[in-house]
Amino acid sequence: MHLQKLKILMIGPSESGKSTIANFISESVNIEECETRPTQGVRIVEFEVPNLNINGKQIKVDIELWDCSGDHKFESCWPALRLGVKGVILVGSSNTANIASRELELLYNYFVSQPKLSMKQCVVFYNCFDDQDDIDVLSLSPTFSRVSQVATNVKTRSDRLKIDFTNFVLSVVQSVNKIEDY
Ligand SMILES: Nc1nc2c(ncn2[C@@H]2O[C@H](COP(=O)(O)OP(=O)(O)O)[C@@H](O)[C@H]2O)c(=O)[nH]1
Ligand SMILES: [Mg+2]
Repeated sequence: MHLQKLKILMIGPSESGKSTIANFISESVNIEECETRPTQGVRIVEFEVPNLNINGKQIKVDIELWDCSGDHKFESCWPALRLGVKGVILVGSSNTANIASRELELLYNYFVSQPKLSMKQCVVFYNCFDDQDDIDVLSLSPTFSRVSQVATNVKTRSDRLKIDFTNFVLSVVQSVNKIEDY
């Protein structure tokens, strides 16, 4: 089975840890040494997920992860960001909790609802910075009642984060398959 590159968008409020997650997932840097800077507009990270089990077949999926700034000053780029997107990772965090709920709703409408992606093509990563096991839950609107929500932390829950990301890719591939025999 040949798969084209899967364009996955990662977006959410500034400082919610998107670039840190993107770096970790793509294994392009050592997290301990990584200093992130505010992403200017968008940064594209390419990597592959090697062993995805789809209907009993092991396949590899090439990912194009678009690490997008959530800053509204880049809103003029949003139409280009949205083009050809197969999956959307919305990132909120404990340190942006005050605005996350409203922002994520807005982003969900623009990047998931309007282009008519299915709920399975979206996941909310809620980044918990306090390095604690007890996770505060993000109180999101009913819009998100059937969207997966996952508590993440690159330091204390790194194994879990990889699994959660892989599960999301699987969910995206399955949704896309249904639509266009991807
Ligand atoms: N304590 C802690 N800090 C984090 C974590 N993830 C990111 N940060 C810090 O939060 C800030 C914003 O992270 P960044 O990935 O640039 O967020 P972005 O603006 O959403 O891309 C940086 O100073 C990171 O070092 C985490 O899991 N724990
Ligand atoms: Mg960033």
